[in-house]
Amino acid sequence: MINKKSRVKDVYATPVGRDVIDKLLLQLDRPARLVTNPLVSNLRMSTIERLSRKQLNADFWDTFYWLVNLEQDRPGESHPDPSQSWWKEAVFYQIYPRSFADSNADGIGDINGIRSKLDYLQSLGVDALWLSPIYDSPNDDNGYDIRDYKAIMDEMGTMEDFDLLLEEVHKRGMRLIMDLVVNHTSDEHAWFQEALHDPDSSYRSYYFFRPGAKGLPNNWRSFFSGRAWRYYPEQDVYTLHLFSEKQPDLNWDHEPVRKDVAEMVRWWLEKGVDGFRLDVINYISKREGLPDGDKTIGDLINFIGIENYYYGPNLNKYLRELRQEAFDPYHAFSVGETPGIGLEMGRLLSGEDRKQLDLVFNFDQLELPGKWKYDNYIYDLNYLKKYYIKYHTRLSDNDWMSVFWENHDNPRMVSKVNPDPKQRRPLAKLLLVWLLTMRGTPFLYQGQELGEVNQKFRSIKDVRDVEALNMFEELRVRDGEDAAWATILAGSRDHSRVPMNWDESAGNGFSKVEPWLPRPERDNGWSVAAQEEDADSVLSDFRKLTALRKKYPALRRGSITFVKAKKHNYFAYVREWQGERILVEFNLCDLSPVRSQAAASDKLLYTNMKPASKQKAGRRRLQPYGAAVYLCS
Ligand code: TEU
Ligand code: CA
Repeated sequence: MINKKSRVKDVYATPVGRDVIDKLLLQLDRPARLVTNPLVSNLRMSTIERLSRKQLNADFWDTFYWLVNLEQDRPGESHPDPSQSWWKEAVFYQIYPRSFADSNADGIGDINGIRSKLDYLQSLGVDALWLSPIYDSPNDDNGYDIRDYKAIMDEMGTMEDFDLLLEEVHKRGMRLIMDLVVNHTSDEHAWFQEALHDPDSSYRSYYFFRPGAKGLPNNWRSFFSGRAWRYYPEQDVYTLHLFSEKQPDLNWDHEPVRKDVAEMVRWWLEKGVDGFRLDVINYISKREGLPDGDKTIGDLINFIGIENYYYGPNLNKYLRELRQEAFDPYHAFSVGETPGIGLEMGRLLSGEDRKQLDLVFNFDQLELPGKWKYDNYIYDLNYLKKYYIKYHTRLSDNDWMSVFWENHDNPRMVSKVNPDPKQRRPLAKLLLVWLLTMRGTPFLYQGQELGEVNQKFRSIKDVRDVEALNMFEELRVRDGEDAAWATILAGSRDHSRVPMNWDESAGNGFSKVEPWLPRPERDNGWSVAAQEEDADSVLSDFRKLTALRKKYPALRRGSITFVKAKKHNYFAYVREWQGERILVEFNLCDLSPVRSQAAASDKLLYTNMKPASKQKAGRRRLQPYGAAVYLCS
C-alpha cells in the first residue's frame, strides 16, 4: 500500500500513481524528470506533503492515496501469443448518422442515407463502420441520451431499415459496430420515469436518487456546465447526471442494471452486430458515498469530482463481467471511450490478458499540455509525435492501441494545426498517412478523407450542441457575449457535425432541404464529387493509402522503430514484418524543408509532395508538410 512513508519512485511505479502524476505534469506542462530525478524520486511522500502544504491539503492526499491504492494489478509486460484479431488490422470509419446522408428530405441524416452510400464507403477501402447512436432518443444530446435501447430513433428510420443496412454491410465484407451508451440513459427512459414517480419502484436503485431534504448531495460538476445534480421539486429528490440534465447516470453497483445491460448487448449481437464502442465507459463505477470532489484537482482538470468516478473501484470487475456475459459468447469487439484515463490505466482496461476491453480511446493526444478543447491555439504536431513515441515505447505485445484524433466531439485537426487554406491539402494528406501507417488500429471520422476543416460559425445561433449552448450561457454571464462566443467558436463539437459534403450542389448532396445544422458557408471544390474527379485530391490519396495498407502487411502488423526521434519537426518510423521494411517520414511544419533519411535504393510507394526537380537520390528533402512512404531495399 502506498502511504506517506512511501517514496515518490514507489508511487511512480504504480500504474495509477504514474498516470496521475503524468496527468498532473501534462496539465502543468512539466517534464517527467521533475519526479524521476534521483533527488525527488527518493523523497518520502510525507516530505512532498510538507513541501506542498500551501497548494495541497490533507483531503487532496487522502484522495490521492485512495486513488493510487485502488489498483493492485499491473499491466502485462508480454503475451505468449498475441491474437491476430481482425480489429488489429482493420480501418474503422466513424459515421455521425445525423450528418451523413438524408434519404427522406427532412434535413436529418438517417439509416437509408447510410445504406445509399455503402458503395462509397467500400470504395474507400475501410473495413468496419462505427455508427454513433441511432436508438430511440429525445435527442437532448443527439442520441447519446437513449429512451429505448431496442428501438430505432424515428428520425433515423425503422428496425427493418437497420437490419437491411447490417445485411448490406456484411455483404460487402465490412463490419458494423454500434455505440453503447450505458453510463446514463435519457430521463425519458421507462426505467427512469418509473423510478422518479414511484419511490418504491425496483427501478429506483437503477439511478442515483438522493433526498432533497439533505440539500445538494455533493459538489460534482456536469460536463455540460453547472452542477451534476437535478432537483425534482414534486418528488423532493435529486438525481445525478454527469452530462445533461436529461441524461441521469445509471447505478452500476446495482446488479439488475448490469444484467439488463448485458441482455441488451446480447440482443444486438444476436442480430449480427460485430461489436460496440462503449461511451464514457470508465465513468460507470462511482466512489462509495459519492464524496465531494477535491477543489485543487477540480480546478486543474476543470471538472470537480472527476477523481471519484473516472477509474472507479469496480470498473475493471464490471468490464470483465460484461465481457464474459455478453461480448465473449459472440466474439464481439469492444472499444471503450475512456476520457481522462492515462497510459497505464488504459493497459489495465484493454491489455489482452485482462479480458475486459479490446481497445480504449485515450484523449491526451488531442490537446497540447495545459490546454483544453475550448482554448484557441495552434496545435504542434511535434507533441503528437511525442505522444506516439511515448506510447509505443511503453506498450508491450500484450497491448494494442487505437489511432485517432478526430471524432464527433472535437474540432477538425487540419484547422487546429494550420487554418491556412494553402496548407489544407498537403496537411490533410500528411495526417492521413500518419493515421494509416502508425502501429495500431486507425479510426477515421467522416469527412477526414476529404480534408474537412472547421466551420466559420457566425454566432451562437449557428450552433446546436448542448455542451456549447450550456457553456455559452455560463460564460456570457461571466465574461460577456464576445468572449463567450470566441471560446465556443474555438472548440465547438458542431465543427465536426455539419452535413457531409457529397457534391457541389446547394445542399451539398446531403439533403434536398435545409439541414438540421447548416454549413455556414460553401466549401467549393472539396466535396466527394469534386475530389472524385481529381487524381491528386485528398480523397484519391486516401484510397491509395488504404490500398497500400492492404498490400503491405508491415503497415498493418509490423513492429515500429522510430528514426531520429529527437529531430524537431521531423518524424519518421520504420514498420517491419517478416523482412518487409517500410520507412514513413514527415516534415511536421510549414516553413522549411527537412532532409529525408531514405536511402537512394529505397522505393517510393507514396508521397504527398510534388515530384521535385533535380533531387539527387539519397539527398531527398521533405517539403513543408511533406510525407513519404518507402519500401526499404
Ligand atoms: O463523450 C464523452 C466526452 O468525454 C466528451 O463529451 C467530452 O467530455 C466533452 O466533449 C468534453 O469537451 C461521450 C460522447 O462521445 C459524447 O458525444 C456525449 O455527449 C457524451 O459522451 C455523453 O454521452
Ligand atoms: Ca432524414
